[in-house]
Amino acid sequence: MDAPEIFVERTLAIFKPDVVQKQITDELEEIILSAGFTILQKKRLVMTPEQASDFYAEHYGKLFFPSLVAYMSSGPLTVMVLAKASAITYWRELIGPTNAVKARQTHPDSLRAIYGTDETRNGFHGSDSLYTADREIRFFFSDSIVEPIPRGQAARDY
Ligand code: RTP
Ligand code: MG
Repeated sequence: MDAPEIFVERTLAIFKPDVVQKQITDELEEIILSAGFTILQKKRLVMTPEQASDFYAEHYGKLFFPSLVAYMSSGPLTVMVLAKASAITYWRELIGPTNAVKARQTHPDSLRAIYGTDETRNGFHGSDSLYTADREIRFFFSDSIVEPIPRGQAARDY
């Protein structure tokens, strides 16, 4: 009998500047690995405002866009490619609702509730579809993905 097919997805995860500043990256990586994700790629970088605008181009023109761009270019990010069956959905479930303040009421165990700051400074990003995951992975990683990153290996600087 054929083995069942398992569709492993990739998603782009970001620890945003407010979370990187807390120096809890190792703790967060343990949570990610314990949740069954494989970390395929990882790096630390600072985005220019132009890069942040480009990354979040879908939100151009919205009221929060200027503060989103300022926030996302305000300090180092940790950017990762995560793999798992249904990785896109699972990572977004793990990080929780967009607004970290509301998340503390409705999803108190979510990463945004625990580590995020407010409505805009919510600590984490996750791709929201196969299409955006593909775009966002290419946005940050042009090099090929071959090996999982071993536990505890530091993010290399961009
Ligand atoms: P993300 O793209 O970062 O994973 O977040 P999301 O899908 O949960 O939320 P989205 O609607 O795509 O918004 C992108 C980011 O913009 C900031 N934001 N601020 N009203 C506000 O102040 C507001 N709304 C959204 C957040 O940083 C959000 O993650
Ligand atoms: Mg989004």
